[in-house]
Amino acid sequence: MASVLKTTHHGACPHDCPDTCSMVFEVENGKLISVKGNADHPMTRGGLCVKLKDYEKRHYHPDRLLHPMRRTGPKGSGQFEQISWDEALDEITTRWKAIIDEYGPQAIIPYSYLGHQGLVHGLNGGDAFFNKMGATVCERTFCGEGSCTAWLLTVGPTAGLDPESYVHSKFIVIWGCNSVSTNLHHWHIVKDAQKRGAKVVVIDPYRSRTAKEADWHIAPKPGTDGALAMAMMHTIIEEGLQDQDYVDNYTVGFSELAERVKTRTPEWAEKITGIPAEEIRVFAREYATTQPAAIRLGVALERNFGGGQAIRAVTCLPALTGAWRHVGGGATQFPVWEHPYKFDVISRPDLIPEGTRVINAIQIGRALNGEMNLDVPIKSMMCWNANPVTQAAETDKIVEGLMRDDLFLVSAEHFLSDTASYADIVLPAAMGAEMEDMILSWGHLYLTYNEKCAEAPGEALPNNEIFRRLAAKMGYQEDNFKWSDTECLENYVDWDSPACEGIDLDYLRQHGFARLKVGTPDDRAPHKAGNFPTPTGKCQFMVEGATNFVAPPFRQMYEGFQPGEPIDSLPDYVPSRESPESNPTLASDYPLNIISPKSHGFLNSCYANIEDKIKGQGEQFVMINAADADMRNIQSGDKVRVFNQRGAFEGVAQITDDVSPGIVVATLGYWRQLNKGTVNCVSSAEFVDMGHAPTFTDNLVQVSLAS
Ligand SMILES: Nc1nc2c(c(=O)[nH]1)N[C@H]1C(S)=C(S)[C@@H](COP(=O)(O)OP(=O)(O)OC[C@H]3O[C@@H](n4cnc5c(=O)[nH]c(N)nc54)[C@H](O)[C@@H]3O)O[C@H]1N2
Ligand SMILES: Nc1nc2c(c(=O)[nH]1)N[C@H]1C(S)=C(S)[C@@H](COP(=O)(O)OP(=O)(O)OC[C@H]3O[C@@H](n4cnc5c(=O)[nH]c(N)nc54)[C@H](O)[C@@H]3O)O[C@H]1N2
Ligand code: SF4
Ligand SMILES: [Mo]
Repeated sequence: MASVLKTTHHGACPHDCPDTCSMVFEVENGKLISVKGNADHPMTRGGLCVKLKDYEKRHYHPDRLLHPMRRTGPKGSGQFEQISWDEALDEITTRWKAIIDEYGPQAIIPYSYLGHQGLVHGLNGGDAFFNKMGATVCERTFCGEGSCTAWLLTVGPTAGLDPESYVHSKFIVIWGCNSVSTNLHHWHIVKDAQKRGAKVVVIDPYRSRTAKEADWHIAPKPGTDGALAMAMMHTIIEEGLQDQDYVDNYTVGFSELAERVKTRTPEWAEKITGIPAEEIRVFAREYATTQPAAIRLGVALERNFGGGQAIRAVTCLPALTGAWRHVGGGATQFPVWEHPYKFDVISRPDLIPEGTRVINAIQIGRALNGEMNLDVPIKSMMCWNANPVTQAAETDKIVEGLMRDDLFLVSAEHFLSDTASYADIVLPAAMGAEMEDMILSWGHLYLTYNEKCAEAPGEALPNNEIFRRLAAKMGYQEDNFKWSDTECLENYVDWDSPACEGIDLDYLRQHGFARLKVGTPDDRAPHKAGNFPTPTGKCQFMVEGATNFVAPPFRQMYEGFQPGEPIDSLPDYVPSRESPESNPTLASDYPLNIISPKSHGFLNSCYANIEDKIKGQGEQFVMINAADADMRNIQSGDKVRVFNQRGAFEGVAQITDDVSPGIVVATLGYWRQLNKGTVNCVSSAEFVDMGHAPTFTDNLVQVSLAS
């Protein structure tokens, strides 16, 4: 009998999740047999979430794509034939060369996101290849990029408050984040602080899982957080609760801010947010006077037209009150700002030909179906690490575009996703344990290593190997296309930076993870004495002459970059585009505001095709208040149709007072192939006021019984 060799290896969860768990992979004869959370990792603490706890099953799921395939039936029919890698890559590069000859390289667009968060195989993995080609640059702003713009303007590229330092906090505000589902390994720390006496406040328009566990749930109307934050500042300044010494020494624009918030009274905010003025006052007082006070900014905070301005207002709070003075005080956006990655080496923006156009991924439907009047039409798209048909807005337009006979779609995937099902060529991609990488985290301060320790089933290949082979066929000679994955890691991280002191790839191979040298959770107070990485070195309440921008690496910077439109020099409340107050005409047809947050049991659209994960999560539901259900004759359990001028989807009604009248909640990720439409059929591809972020919470709908 052949001997059975069981080994364990350091892994890292590659999914788009702030927690970036350090994992232990158990492998037998080249096959992943189990996964565990790394017990030594201070945030992972030995536990994984419901999505990943049996990650090995995703690796060997019977629907996993194993071979390259060519479409044989009509687009979207799911009819494919198996072909070899050589045939697939020849066909792709022959088609691309012909498109480049006829239309120029900008007729080709890459489309990727954070389906894999690795430095090598993730978001920016294909950038160098497509930059060398001269393809249209795809701007990728799905997740936090309005928040990034607001954060960078106000406090600069700081990791801010360490998520681990929350154990020292006495007042914790989880603002627009459903941590129990989406940031579980931070939630443990918040719970520890709560046990030690901290008050936990959750700000969310509906009673989410996280809101249910809070000491105080504040429920503003969607998209009105800016008004709440402005009124908090009004109260703090009116009552003299600001830390004047901190303000005088470490901030810019206090007197202008004070002038601006004068009229932003709690009574004014009550009318906008629906929160009683007295509650706003009490909240502002408690926030200002209980130190250390922490704010965790959720991605969902940016999802209305005024999202950027709202986040600027919230980001001013800890400087106004001097919360930054304390370990456990301040605010957390994306700790990734202090990770020492060399995005210019990864993406090679220097290869982008001057004048190359940029198209935003959120608006890909409009670009594909001719609505943008592009000089050069898009004739080919390559999609990897992303599933726009499920995840991007205005999906009916995307599908219309992908159905175009003259569009050559290449998709590298694990499964025949809603997007891959329209592809002309499908490429089987390798999965977590099958490739070496370091997985970035936007939710903690650790480097996390993932060893290649299992063989990919069938002929699946890692993303970077796919690009290496494509580059060879296209004749691209740059070093990037020759580096092994290990060499990439050596080149992609600034190992000489102070944050990496004592850490190298060998260390990571041995230990699986390493905390960056940016202070410890028990002593880190990065802005105790100002030291904000802004042009003024201070927290900028006011920024004169600021213009809108999308921060790299979500939008690559290159010569010829044009500044965006001017931005208000001070934060403020900016109304939503679609709300009964801002657009009564639209609201007369579509009176309900829909929120489409993350599903507890799926990871974006990942796992939403896997039977037991669907069972755990339940079928697509639509949460609705009894007042709204009654007037539509809807009972709990009825199939309902949610629709607006952009499209429709169906779900099962859940009548609950977890949502207020006027709001419906339906979570994201369910596959279009398996359901009647998805939440993104009704969502708009318009941008937020900053960073070209999406407006997923800024959408009005009507709900009726499904026929
Ligand atoms: N209505 C609404 N829409 C939203 C949001 C919302 O809250 N509401 N959230 C938005 C946010 S925050 C985000 S981040 C986006 C996410 O949008 P996407 O990134 O498009 O979403 P995913 O479902 O994670 O798609 C990732 C795809 O990559 C594939 N994949 C995973 N690993 C690999 C790999 O190693 N190689 C290759 N080739 N493929 C791989 C997966 O199988 C999956 O199909 O969605 C956005 N859409
Ligand atoms: N289980 C699970 N975990 C995930 C993901 C997943 O799909 N499933 N996706 C990952 C990704 S890509 C991301 S970006 C993160 C996102 O994680 P979160 O930041 O938690 O984002 P969401 O789940 O979209 O929304 C969180 C909460 O914000 C609320 N919200 C919506 N609009 C507003 C508003 O205008 N104001 C306020 N105050 N609150 C609002 C929603 O009701 C929701 O309860 O989660 C990651 N983790
Ligand atoms: S999805 Fe998030 S919580 Fe789950 S294992 Fe991955 S990193 Fe950890
Ligand atoms: Mo995201």
